[in-house]
Formats: sequence, structure tokens, C-alpha cells
Amino acid sequence: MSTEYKLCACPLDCFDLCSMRAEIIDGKVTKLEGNKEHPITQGFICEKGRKHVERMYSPLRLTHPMKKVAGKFVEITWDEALDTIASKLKYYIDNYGTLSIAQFNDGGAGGQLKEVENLFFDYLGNITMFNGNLCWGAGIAAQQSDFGDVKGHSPLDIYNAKTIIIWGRNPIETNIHIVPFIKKAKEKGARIILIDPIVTATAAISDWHIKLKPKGDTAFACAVAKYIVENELYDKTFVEKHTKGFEEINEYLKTLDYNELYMLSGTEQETVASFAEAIVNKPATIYVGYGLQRYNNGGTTVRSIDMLGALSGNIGIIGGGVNYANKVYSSYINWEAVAPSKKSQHRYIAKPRFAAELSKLDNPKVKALFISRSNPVVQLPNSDGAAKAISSIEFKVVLDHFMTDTAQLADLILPVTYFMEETDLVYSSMWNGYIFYNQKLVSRYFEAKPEFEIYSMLAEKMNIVNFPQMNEEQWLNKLLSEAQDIGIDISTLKRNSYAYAELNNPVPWSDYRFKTSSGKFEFAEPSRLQNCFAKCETIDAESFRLLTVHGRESMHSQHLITSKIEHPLVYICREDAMHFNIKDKQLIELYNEYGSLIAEVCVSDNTQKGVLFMKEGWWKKNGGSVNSLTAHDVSDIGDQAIYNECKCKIRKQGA
Ligand SMILES: Nc1nc2c(c(=O)[nH]1)N[C@H]1C(S)=C(S)[C@@H](COP(=O)(O)OP(=O)(O)OC[C@H]3O[C@@H](n4cnc5c(=O)[nH]c(N)nc54)[C@H](O)[C@@H]3O)O[C@H]1N2
Ligand SMILES: Nc1nc2c(c(=O)[nH]1)N[C@H]1C(S)=C(S)[C@@H](COP(=O)(O)OP(=O)(O)OC[C@H]3O[C@@H](n4cnc5c(=O)[nH]c(N)nc54)[C@H](O)[C@@H]3O)O[C@H]1N2
Ligand code: SF4
Ligand SMILES: [Mo]
Repeated sequence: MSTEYKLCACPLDCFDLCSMRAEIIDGKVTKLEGNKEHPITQGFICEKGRKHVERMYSPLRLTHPMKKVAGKFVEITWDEALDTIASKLKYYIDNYGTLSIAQFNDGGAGGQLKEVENLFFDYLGNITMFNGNLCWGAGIAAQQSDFGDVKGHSPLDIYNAKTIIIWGRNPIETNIHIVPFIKKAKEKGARIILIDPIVTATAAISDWHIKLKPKGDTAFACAVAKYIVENELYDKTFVEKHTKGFEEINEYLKTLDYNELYMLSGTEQETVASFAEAIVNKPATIYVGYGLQRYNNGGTTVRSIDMLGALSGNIGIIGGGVNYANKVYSSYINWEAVAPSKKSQHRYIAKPRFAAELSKLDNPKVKALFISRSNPVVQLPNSDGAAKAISSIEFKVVLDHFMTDTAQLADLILPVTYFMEETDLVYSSMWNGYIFYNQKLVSRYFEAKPEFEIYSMLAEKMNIVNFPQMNEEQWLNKLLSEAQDIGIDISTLKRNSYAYAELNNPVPWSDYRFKTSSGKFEFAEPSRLQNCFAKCETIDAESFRLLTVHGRESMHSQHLITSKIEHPLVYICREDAMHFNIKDKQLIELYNEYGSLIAEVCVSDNTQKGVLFMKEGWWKKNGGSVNSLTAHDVSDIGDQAIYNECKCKIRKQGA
């Protein structure tokens, strides 16, 4: 018996990007645990991380390529699968042009070589692609407008803050490795303020929970800004030297009525004043989550939070910052070195508009659709519409590990390798600045193949002569050929499994050189803020706002594969439950113009009047996705899906 221990990284779409130690006995991974040496992971991983072993060897995993014959999937060889794809593509391209081919992928697993999918389609020609964002797009666009780039403080800098503001984020469930940092900062005297309409698990570690109305953040931020400016509490040096647009903001704030702002945000004078006093007592750091930007005004909401960071002078200082995400590496990966000589001009649909636009596209219609690293039938807004749109396409290919609700709709399914069966580079954290070299640890499960190999084989079948034909090592060396510039050396990365780029400034913007066109921090235009309020419409007494949150036990739909529940839970407050005469555990139907869903009631003190909430990710077998009810629309900036912009009515089952 041989036992080895090797390091690897969890590539799930998570803030934490854990370093894991794999126990390998006789060529099989038997256990994964948190690497004790890694400064962020600190020796523990979550349930999803530990489940990688079970999932990799799961009897439910796809083992062979399959094609649908008379409604049933049958196993085929890779040769047949790739020949079928090559001849279909050739036929569609000859008859309808390259735009009739579409490719959809998302963040199901981080990995540089996964992006070879996109490169293949760049070589194929101008195809139909999907831009916009399901996840964090509005906030990214917001910070790009204000700062010119999206940068976060070093995780360790949290210890320097007097106040830690967790704004619309739920780290106890979604970012568990920041929790020890928060707790330690608290022990050292920091005060923790949570801003969330829901009493989340994170409320338990907070000193003060400000329960806003959903979508009330911009009004709250403006009230706080007005208080700060009126009382001359703002950082005059920072504002004068390093910002653009203060005059306009100042004039605009004067026109706002506090009572209106309290009403829109669901707060009161005392809350606004205390919060303002806390944030100007520097340093205060803000950690912004992603739920609050999944609204039609989501980008402006994040800009209003940035505004508070700037007015209070918490930008560029130790222990400060408006931390939304941390984009470090993507611009340093040398895709130019492998790109086709002719740049493609793809046709784009915004991802959130998939259900509305895919089947309407004309000249040409989409004939073939490739889906990878995503489960759009569950995760896209208006998921029933998305499923219909996918079904309407003649030829659908899905690359996945499992038979998901999306894979069920495919004509051809390609089984892909698990991260421990492939070599790749991972830097998918939205919070910390680590980068990992994931070495292949074990042999591949049955006939699964990595995406880069699948597309390299397809390129060969299709005679795309210039497509780079390389092994994993060669690909990564090429892509990292400029990594020395950021202090990343491939051999060190390989030896240590991970590295931290020198270019990560622990305190972003400390040089006050913003990447905006003015070189300054730029305040949002008053008209945007005003427009935001116009969109904060009240809803009638018979309707609810429905929020969706990410659950601890699953990464979106992935870990619910084995869940046996028959109906998802919907949380409702006592007052509403009484009013509608609804009891705990009762089944109710939620419905709106997009669709309907049957859910089990959980009467709870954790939500507020007129607001329901559910977890996302449920499969058809579990009663269906909450996205049956969400709108296929986009935010003000960043083309972000607006999942929380969801209103519905309820009726008792059978009523
Ligand atoms: N266990 C687990 N971890 C995950 C994920 C997962 O699925 N499971 N997903 C990962 C991914 S891809 C992402 S994007 C992140 C998301 O990480 P988070 O942003 O932390 O999580 P969310 O649940 O999307 O939303 C956070 C909070 O936004 C609140 N919210 C909703 N509307 C409003 C509003 O109007 N104002 C305010 N202030 N708050 C509001 C919700 O109540 C919720 O508590 O988590 C990552 N980590
Ligand atoms: N209502 C509502 N909907 C939401 C959200 C919400 O808050 N509310 N959150 C949104 C957010 S933040 C996000 S990021 C999206 C996530 O949306 P998705 O990325 O579609 O969600 P997952 O369920 O994680 O699906 C990923 C799929 O990729 C597969 N996969 C895993 N690893 C690999 C791999 O190496 N290769 C390939 N080819 N496949 C792999 C998994 O098996 C799984 O089927 O969902 C969005 N949807
Ligand atoms: S899902 Fe996140 S917290 Fe869990 S092991 Fe992976 S990276 Fe770590
Ligand atoms: Mo996300």
C-alpha cells in the first residue's frame, strides 16, 4: 500500500480558494483536508470541499460520451462524439454561417485551461457568445466607474480596522475563511456592523444589524452622505485632492429629504447618524456582497457605497477600503500568445437575457449550442424560458461531470475530468490574491477528458490548422510567459502549489493614482442616484418581494444533486403568515408573470414584512428552481442578472 500527500486547490466559484492536502492511497484520493500552512485556509475546509472526493468517485458521474437516441441517452465513443460534432458544425457553418454556432459557459470550475473552450471558438470564427453577468457584474462596473479598477485590501488588513461593515454579504455561509479574521479583529476591539434585509447567520457575529428594506441601500447611503457632509464630517483633504464630482453630489444631497430617504430605506434618523459617526471614525472597512447588486439599480447601489468610502476618507488607507472583489491575474495571462491572427467579432447576448433573446435571434438562427461549466436550466433567470430556448435549438452539446437538468436537454453529452484528474492554474478567488498550480493527482475517471483536450481534438477533426496543439505543461508555460512581471515564477508555483503575486498592494489606492480617465475617484452622477430612487417602487399589499440567497451546503446547484427534498423552503415572517393564514410546513404556490413554484413554508423571524426568501440551486427533482420566477433582465450597468428584483404572489395549494 502506498500513501502520498499532495497539495491542490478547490476550484469552486468561491471567495476562499482553499489550499487542500489530498491523501492518496494506491492512486486514489481518500481524503481532502485544509492545508494548515496556508495563511487563508488555516487548516480547514468546508463541507463542499470535503465532498470533492465523494463527487469525483460518485456512481452518478458521467463516464462516457453519450448521444440522445429516441429520447434516451446511449454511450458512444469519443471518435463518434467528435465526428458528429465536427460534421454538424461543418454543416451549419456551410449553410448558415459561423454565427449559427453558440457557446455558453460560466464559473462552474475555475481553471485557466478551461478557457481553451473560448479560444477554440475564436479560431472557428465569429460565433454567438454570451456576455453580461449572473454573479457580480453590476458591482464590477460600479467600481470600474469609481476607481477605474476593482481591488481589495489584503485579508490581513482587516485587523487594522476600527469598524468592519459587512454590507449585503453573508460570509458565515459564503466566505467562511474570512470569519476567523473577522472574529479575531473583533477580539482586538473592532465593531462589526451588518447591513442586510434578512437576519442571516452572519448577524450572530455582528454587533449591530441594520435591517434595510430590500433595495433601500442607495437611499440609506445618501442619507448617511447627507449627514456626513452637512455636519462637515467628510475628509476634506481626500475629497479635494483625489475626487471628481463632489460639488455636484453636495448640491444634490442638499435637495434630498431625510424623511423620504428613511422611508425608502426603512431606517430612521438615529440609525443614519450612528452609522455616519462610525464610518467617519477611521479606519472603517466595508465588505460589499453581491446580493444587493442583483437589482435593476444594482450598479448605482454599489457606487453609492463607494461614495461613502470616499467621503469618509477610508480609501487608500490602512484598515479602510470598499472591498467588493479582487481582480489580480486575468490581465497578466498571455492569451495573445495563442490567439488566432484574425480577431473574431462575435455576436453577443447578455447572459441574463438568454431566455428572452436566444430563440428570437435571426440572420442566422442559432443551430448549435455548447454549454459548459454551467447549469443554466437551474441558474439562469426565467429558467423555464431558458429551458425552452435551449430545447428549441437543433443541436445541443453539454460538457459536465453529472447529468444535470441542463444535460438532460442535450443531444450530446461530453464527460469532463475532475480537477484532481487534470493539471491547471487556478486563481478564482473574488477575495484573496493567491494563485495555484493544480497538478494532476490521479488517473481520469473512465473516459472523462479535460476541456482543452476535447477542443484540441475537435480542432484537429475540423482541420483548424493553426489551433495550438500542446500538452497541459506547454499551454501553461505559454500562458504564464509574462508572469515574471508580476513576481510569479512557474517553477516556484509548481513546487509550492501556490503563490501570492508581488503586485498585490495590501492597501489598494494608497498612491491615490486611480485608473479612471480623470485619475481621481469619481462620484456617481446625481442623475443616476435619482434614477435609483425612481426605481424603488412600493409593491401592493398582496405581493411579495422574493430574495434568493446562496446556501451553505451547496455551490449553487452542484451539491444538491443528492438532495432528496421534494420542495424548496420559502421563508415568510410571522405577520404575513398570520395575515395569509399560512402555517409552518404547509405547501404554497408562488407565482408571477414568469412562472410558478411550489414551496414549503418556513415561518421565520429572519425576514421582514412583505419579503420572502429562498435558497437558489434546487433541481427539478427537488421541486424546481426559484428562477422559474425571476426576471430575464439586466441591471443599470454591467449587464448583471437582477434575481432579487423579483415580485410574486402566493396562493395556498389547491386554492
Ligand atoms: N456555500 C456557498 N458559498 C458560496 C456560494 C454558494 O452557492 N454556496 N456561491 C459563491 C458565489 S458564486 C457568490 S457570487 C458568492 C455570493 O456571496 P454573498 O454576496 O455573500 O451571498 P448572497 O447570498 O448572494 O447575497 C448576500 C446577501 O445579500 C442580501 N441582500 C439581498 N438584497 C439586498 C439588498 O437590497 N440590500 C442589502 N444590503 N442586502 C441584500 C441577502 O439577504 C444575502 O444575505 O458566494 C460564493 N460562495
Ligand atoms: N435566483 C438566483 N439565481 C442565481 C443566483 C442567485 O443568487 N439567485 N446566483 C447566480 C450566481 S452568483 C452564479 S455565479 C450563477 C452560477 O451558475 P452556474 O455556474 O450555472 O451554477 P452551478 O450550479 O455551480 O453549475 C455549474 C455546473 O458546472 C459543472 N462543472 C463543475 N466543474 C466543471 C468542469 O470542470 N468542467 C465543466 N465543463 N463543468 C463543470 C457542475 O457539475 C455544474 O453542473 O448562478 C446564478 N443564479
Ligand atoms: S468551496 Fe470555498 S470554502 Fe469550501 S473548500 Fe472550496 S474554496 Fe474552500
Ligand atoms: Mo456568483
